[in-house]
Amino acid sequence: MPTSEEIHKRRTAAVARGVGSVISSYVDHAGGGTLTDVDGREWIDFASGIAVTSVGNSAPRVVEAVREQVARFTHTCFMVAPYESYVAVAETLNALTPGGFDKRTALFNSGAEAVENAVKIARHATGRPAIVVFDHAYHGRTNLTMAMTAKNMPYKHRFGPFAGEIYRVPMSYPFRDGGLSGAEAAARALDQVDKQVGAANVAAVIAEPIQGEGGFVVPADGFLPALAAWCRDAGALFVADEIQTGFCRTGSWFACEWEGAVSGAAARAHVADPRRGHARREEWAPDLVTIAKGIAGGLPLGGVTGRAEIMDAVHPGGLGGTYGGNPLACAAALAAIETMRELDLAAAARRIESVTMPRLRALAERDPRIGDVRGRGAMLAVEIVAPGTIIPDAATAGAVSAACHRSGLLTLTCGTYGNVLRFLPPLVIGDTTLARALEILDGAFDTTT
Ligand code: PLZ
Repeated sequence: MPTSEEIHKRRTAAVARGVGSVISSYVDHAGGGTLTDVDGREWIDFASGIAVTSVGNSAPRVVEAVREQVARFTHTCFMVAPYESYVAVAETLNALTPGGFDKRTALFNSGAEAVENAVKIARHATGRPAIVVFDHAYHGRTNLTMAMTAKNMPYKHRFGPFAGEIYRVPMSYPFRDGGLSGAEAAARALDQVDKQVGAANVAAVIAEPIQGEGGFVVPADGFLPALAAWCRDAGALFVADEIQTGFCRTGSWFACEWEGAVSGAAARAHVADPRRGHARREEWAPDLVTIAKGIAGGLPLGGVTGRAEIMDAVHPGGLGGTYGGNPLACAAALAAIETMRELDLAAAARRIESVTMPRLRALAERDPRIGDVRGRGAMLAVEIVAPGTIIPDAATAGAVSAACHRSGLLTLTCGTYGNVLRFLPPLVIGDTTLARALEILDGAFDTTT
């Protein structure tokens, strides 16, 4: 087996420079909460391939299901010769996603493709053009989704012109908006929509319930339901982009359940209601949900699930793609979801939060460079600033992350200002591995000046 250094040399000569990697070690195998590189070095995985391998790498049920499927048939194209596992994934998503109403699902390959299709469906169903997105949003790298993504570097720089009829409005970002309430932040955003776009032109408002790439921004309580209520009155659709937050990552099947969205799964005995202990709020649900990442244990699968009458508004043949809902990905998804149920990974995510949050808060107490600690479940972050201010300090965030890497902890940064250090462990991470990771993180802050 060649060393990482050797592979890296070949990579530089073979792989386009525009495709980056966080570390320059090359993976040999991975499982549970760790990756092992070709040089035999073990890394604790606080990235999960960007919130994908929630059930762990090569999770046993996933491996078994894919192995069985790959031997049976690899691909027929669902649009040509359909198969049961696609239907089973759709049934499962219809039951699990928020909202007690009748739903339909269409499957694709990636998150960006799911978002693209949600926009197609929303425009078709409403007959309206405008799509409203938020500051700090991330929705993908295709032309339409680049237009929806907020950050220029590295995602959009010199890749335009971008798709039209995308309108960006302010987000609820408690650490940076002076602490507006959810209702106030929603009113600020929606006033801009009313004045600049016109409610009657809006097909959909699309939001990440907790922003991912934009900095793990948790909107103030009440923000999402206020957006959804405005959409209902305006005849527009509310779309929750749960690509990063879905599938137990935040301690519930979907993150908008924390904001009072009625859980499609709550009625099912296996799943605890995450709103237990919270004041009961008015229930609501997104009209459409976009899904990818964690759903299939590492195989590429994306989807849109939503109200039956909206999804079914599109003419037969209007949605699809060669690989969408590929049989290997569907087999993996069914196995991954079964694993989430069997191991109660929503509870595991809440447990990760209950162990990690106090440690991050203690770290913030003694290190004034940590301006904010936030997130839910196993989607947690610290925002690094010049002490006593909200001035972003990307250099320190990068340096702490690099110190983690030197000690064998794979962390990622994110945020519009690049100053957020984020933690996305697989939900199956063991207690000792998690404790070791938190020690490394403490040490990384202490040794970074
Ligand atoms: N919507 C909320 O988080 C993907 C992107 C990494 P794809 N986030 C990771 C990178 O630098 O490309 C994401 C997301 C949300 C949509 C997407 C897009 O999902 O599967 O990467 O297309």
